[in-house]
Amino acid sequence: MVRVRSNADLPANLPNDPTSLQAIDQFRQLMLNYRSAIKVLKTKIDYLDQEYKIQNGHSLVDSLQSRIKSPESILEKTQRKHLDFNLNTLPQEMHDIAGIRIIVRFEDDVTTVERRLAKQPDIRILRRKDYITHPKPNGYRSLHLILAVPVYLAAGKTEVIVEIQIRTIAMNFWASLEHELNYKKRISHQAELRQELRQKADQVHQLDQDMNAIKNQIRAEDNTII
Ligand code: 0O2
Repeated sequence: MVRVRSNADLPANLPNDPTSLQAIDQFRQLMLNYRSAIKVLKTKIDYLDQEYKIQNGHSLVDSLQSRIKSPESILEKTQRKHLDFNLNTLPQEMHDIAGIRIIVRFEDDVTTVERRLAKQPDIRILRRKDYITHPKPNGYRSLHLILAVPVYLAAGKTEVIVEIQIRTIAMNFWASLEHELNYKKRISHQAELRQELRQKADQVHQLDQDMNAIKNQIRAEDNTII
């Protein structure tokens, strides 16, 4: 049961009847669960990366980004996907409220991160969307995993759903610019830019494959020296 706070700390223009106050506290608790799940996962990924470095002499993870969707963005997505904005069902219906993006250098590393995450006994992989093998029509590539992560509350254990995106630096470079284009509604030459980005996605993919092959050659030579 969520404790209902006094309404003294709410802005004057917000509804402050008991039902609304309870909904606000329920939303805060939900967001706290997501923040906790992100902390748990970030610690695990950091540990996995350090362990990999001890074993292999180089890092697996280049960088890590995380975010919790803003209330505005959650509301926009519920409307776009024709979902109810219901705090009891939202966690089951929207799986990317908490998101972690793991950026790696090489395509092989995407699979290595996935394998090592899958070995964690307390994490359940609920869904896998492989946009690397099957890119989106616009050229978007990334591996998406929907995970259930345990979070321990005063009332007991709960499983929190987090979306993990694993992609190379090159895929991330492409996706960040494409994302920017999506958010600029009044940009001229939209169609041409989309077309250009579509072509660049293929070049990015080729670059990823070439770099992966060079990396394999370098590391194979390395092994023969040792
Ligand atoms: P933001 O700002 O990153 O949060 P689903 O019904 O679950 O299959 P959904 O929820 O759209 O469909 O899932 P999907 O396809 O896994 O996409 C979720 C997130 O992946 C997006 O979140 C983006 O971060 C990223 N993404 C997916 N497709 C594209 C794409 O074509 N281009 C780019 N740049 N990113 C993409 P949000 O909420 O859209 O955005």
